[in-house]
Parts: sequence; structure tokens; C-alpha cells
Amino acid sequence: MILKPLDIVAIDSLWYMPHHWLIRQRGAGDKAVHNCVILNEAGDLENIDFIHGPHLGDNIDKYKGRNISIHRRKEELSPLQVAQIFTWMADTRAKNKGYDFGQIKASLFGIASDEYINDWSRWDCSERSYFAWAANGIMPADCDEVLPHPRWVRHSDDFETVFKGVL
Ligand SMILES: [Ca+2]
Repeated sequence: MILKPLDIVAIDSLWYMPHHWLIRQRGAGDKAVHNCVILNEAGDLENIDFIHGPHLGDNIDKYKGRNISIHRRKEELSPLQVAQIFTWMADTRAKNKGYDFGQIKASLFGIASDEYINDWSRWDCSERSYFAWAANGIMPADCDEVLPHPRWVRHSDDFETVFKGVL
């Protein structure tokens, strides 16, 4: 599998993780419960967890044995656009205050309140993968959700699936 920078990974739920059940109930039948962003051909990730929020240091190998899908934007970006997105990711990561529990609460219970959305100092996984594009002027098609679900990238016509199965 050849990975490219800014490929988006969607990872399916695990049956023994209670918070995955909650995320899935809003997924309209889609099992995706997590997103992360590929940084390079070696599969290094910008990942998110409850402790650190967005961070570096993980590799896609972390998801070996899991059902995942990998999605690539159909229209290739210019090197300038790629650099712009990576700069935005680094800037927001540096200012990050941790995981966005307000966003995930709003997402799970459908509370589209200003109190919870568009806080760019805190992030959840699907918000992060979506706004890496949207904040840089590239609105992904077919995702008009204020609170993107991890399934979003599987359903956007702007992205093609380059891998689907057990990693
Ligand atoms: Ca946020």
C-alpha cells in the first residue's frame, strides 16, 4: 500500500469499547469511530487521544489487525496547498489545549451549540480531519455537518478509497 501525505484514515469500532457504541449510534450504520491524518509515505500520523488531543508520534501500524479504510482526495493538491495544510496543522497542534470533550458531547447528542462547535483550541478526531481541509479553503463535498462524524470521509465524493479491510 502506498500512502500519501494527507490521506485520511477511518477506523472501525471495537465491540468492547463503550464509547465506540456511542459514536456508532450516530453513524447511520457506519462503523467508523476514529479518524487520523497520514503525514508521510512511512505512515506516520497526526493522531488524537483523550489525554493529549492532536499529537505526533503514532504510526499507522498502531492499527494493525483493525478494520480500517484509507481515503485520498481525488483532486491532487499543489505543493503549496499541502504546505499550507501542514502549517495549519502544526500551528493548531502547538496551540492545542487538549481533547474536545465538548465537541464530542455535542456530536453524540446532536447539540449544535456555539458553545461546543468551532473551538479551535480543542479537537476531536473527526473535527480535526475535516477542518484540516475546510479551514484551508477546501470544503469537502457531501459533508455539510457542523459536527462531522468519523464516517464523513467515506461518504465524500471528493475522496476515493485507496484501502479498505483489515490492516
Ligand atoms: Ca473543537
